[in-house]
Formats: sequence, C-alpha cells, structure tokens
Amino acid sequence: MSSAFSATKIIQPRPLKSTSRSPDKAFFDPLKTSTASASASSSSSSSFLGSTHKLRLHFNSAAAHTRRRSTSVVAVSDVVKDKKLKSTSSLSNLLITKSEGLELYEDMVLGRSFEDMCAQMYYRGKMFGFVHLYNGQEAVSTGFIKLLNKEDCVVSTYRDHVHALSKGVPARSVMSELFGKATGCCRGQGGSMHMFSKQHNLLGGFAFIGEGIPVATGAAFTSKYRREVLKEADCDHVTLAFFGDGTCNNGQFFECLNMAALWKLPIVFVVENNLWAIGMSHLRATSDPQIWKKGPAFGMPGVHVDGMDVLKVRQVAKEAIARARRGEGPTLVECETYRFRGHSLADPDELRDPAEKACLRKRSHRCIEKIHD
Ligand SMILES: Cc1ncc(C[n+]2csc(CCOP(=O)(O)OP(=O)(O)O)c2C)c(N)n1
Ligand SMILES: [Mg+2]
Repeated sequence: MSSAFSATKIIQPRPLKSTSRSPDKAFFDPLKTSTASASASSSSSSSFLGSTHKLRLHFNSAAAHTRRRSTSVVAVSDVVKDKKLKSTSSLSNLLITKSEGLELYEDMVLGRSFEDMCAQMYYRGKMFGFVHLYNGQEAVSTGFIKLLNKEDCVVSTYRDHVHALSKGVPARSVMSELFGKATGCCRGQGGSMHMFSKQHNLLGGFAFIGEGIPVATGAAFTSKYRREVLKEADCDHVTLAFFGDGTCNNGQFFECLNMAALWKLPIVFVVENNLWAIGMSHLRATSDPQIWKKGPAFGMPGVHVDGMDVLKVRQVAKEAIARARRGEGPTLVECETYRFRGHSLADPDELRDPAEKACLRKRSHRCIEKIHD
C-alpha cells in the first residue's frame, strides 16, 4: 500500500517552544513576529492586539517558508507516521497521466473564467446580492473534488461556485442560479451562497460559517450507518467538508472533529487557509495558527499542504479520501492558499498589503507552469 503521507518528508508536530529552525514555526510564529513588530513600530498603539505592520513582517517569513518547501506534505501527525508503508518517491506520487492533467487544468480554468465573468456581471449591475469569489483557491477544489465518485458528497461555504463546478454541476445551471433564474440548480431560490444539487451530491453552500460542517458530518454518518447497520456493503461514500481558516475558531468545527474521530466517520475536513477572514488576519486571530495540529488532538491525522499546487493537493487528497473509504476514519487537511479578490465583490480589498497580494499571485503562476510542463 502506498501512501502520500508517508512518501514525503515527515515533520513531527513540534511543541510551541520549538526553535526558529522549524519551517512551520517560521511561518506561524505570532510571538516572534510580535517581537519584531514591537521593535519596528514606534507607536505603542500599533502593537495593541497585533497591528497590520506586524502582519507584513509575518508575510515575508511566510513567503520564505514557501520557497524552501519541496515536498507536498509539510507536516503530518504521528497517527499517519505510525503506518510503516513501502517507500515510494514523492516524485512518482505526483505523476499523473496526460488526460488527468488536462482534466485538472480544464477544471481550474473553468473555475477561474466562470468567476471572472461573475465579477463582470456584478460590476455591470446585472447580478445582485452577496457574491464571494474563489479566485486563487482553485487548486484545492480541483485537487480534492476531481478524485470523488458521483455518490460522494461535498459540503461548501458561501464561496461555493467552484466547488459546484468541480463536482459536475453544469456551469449553465450555476450561472442561472446566480441570476435567480428558474433554470438554476436551486430554481433560482438559493443564489450565490446556497448552491445545492441532489443529483451531484452537492449538499449545499452555507452562509453562516461552520454551518456546513455538522451537515457534512451527518452525511458521513449516514454513509457509515448504511454500510454497518443497514448492511449495504457497497456504501463506501466519502464526504468532503470545505471551510476557511476563520471558521476553525468556531465551536462547530471542534464538535464535529470529535464526533468524526469518535465514530471513525468517512469524512475529510478540508481547511482552505487563505490567511484572512474578511479583514482579520488568521495570524492575529488564532492562538495556534497551525490548524492541522488540531487533528491529532482529536486522534485523527492532521496534514498541511501547499494549497496552490494542484498536484500536491491531489496527492494528499488521494490518501485522505482512500483512508476514509477504507473505513479508517477522518483526516484534517490544511491547504495553504490565498484569494486574489476581496472577501466578496462588495469588498474594496483595501486591508491586505499590495506586496502580499502580488507575491502570492506569483506563487500560483509557478504551479500552473508546472502542469504545462
Ligand atoms: C456564524 C457566523 N458568524 C459570522 C459570520 C460573518 N462572516 C462571514 S465570512 C466570515 C469570515 C470567514 O473566514 P474564513 O472562514 O477564513 O473563510 P474565507 O472567507 O476566508 O473563505 C465571517 C466571520 C458568518 N457568516 N457566520
Ligand atoms: Mg479565510
């Protein structure tokens, strides 16, 4: 049995006191940044609960951390490490066929161009309500959802158009929904934040953060119940729950991690860590910003992956989905990504540093070039 988790460099979770040589620590070190920020800032008010000045310093170390990384899995918990599996090189795990590569590329381009059109329609005044775009995060949706079977379920957030497209909901049906037309996937009743398709097992976009996580946990419970209680032997359906970094500070996240681990549910919790929750930096809002570490705390693997590299995401997703399908329980995957537009189309996006935005855009282009090769 081969494993994406074991085939790549494994870094054990470190206690908070670990030295600055840890690459994870270089990225997520509020204390270190706080010190740097305090000395860089002459105003005492700017360091109150973390200033934007501080975030910029942090961001520089994040970029350096990304450049140093050469494997898909940046960190993985002991639960995964304990499995002694045959050594396969991480390079061979990243290999895909030409048709697979084209499928991934097509899905990401569809997501990006679909949403660029949404923005055009919105700014021309033809689309109403809140519209949250996914620009920049496509590798996560494609890397995970393209591995699913039709019966597998996806639960999304208000940033749900691209998840719907990856799951196979026709673009025409998603766009019609955005225009409130009867031909939309929810007959025009749901709109941007509530994409749903029974046929495609897309169990909804949810406007309240964290609201979809219990729904996804319930879907995973259903799958297990059907297999083990109703004796439907072929029911090996997996559920993917997508949500953001800011949502991981919400109680429903912890409650569901507990239940999923307790009952070994076939679910993958996919955190799309784009570093921001509207205008609040993840680093400023979270006591321990390494979200993947919360998996091992509940007895499930926690994995941290470059969410802007579709091949790396796919590698990690393959293992997590297979693990769930085998009945071995949930996995928490933290995908490090970035959104290229404001929180919603109504957001002027003035809070994030332009240098931060430019740098993360470059990082994503490098990944696209790799697929072309
Ligand atoms: C229960 C609840 N509280 C607050 C909000 C307001 N709200 C909307 S988006 C958001 C930030 C979410 O950030 P994150 O989870 O990182 O997702 P992202 O927007 O970055 O994809 C908040 C707090 C909400 N929608 N629901
Ligand atoms: Mg976020």
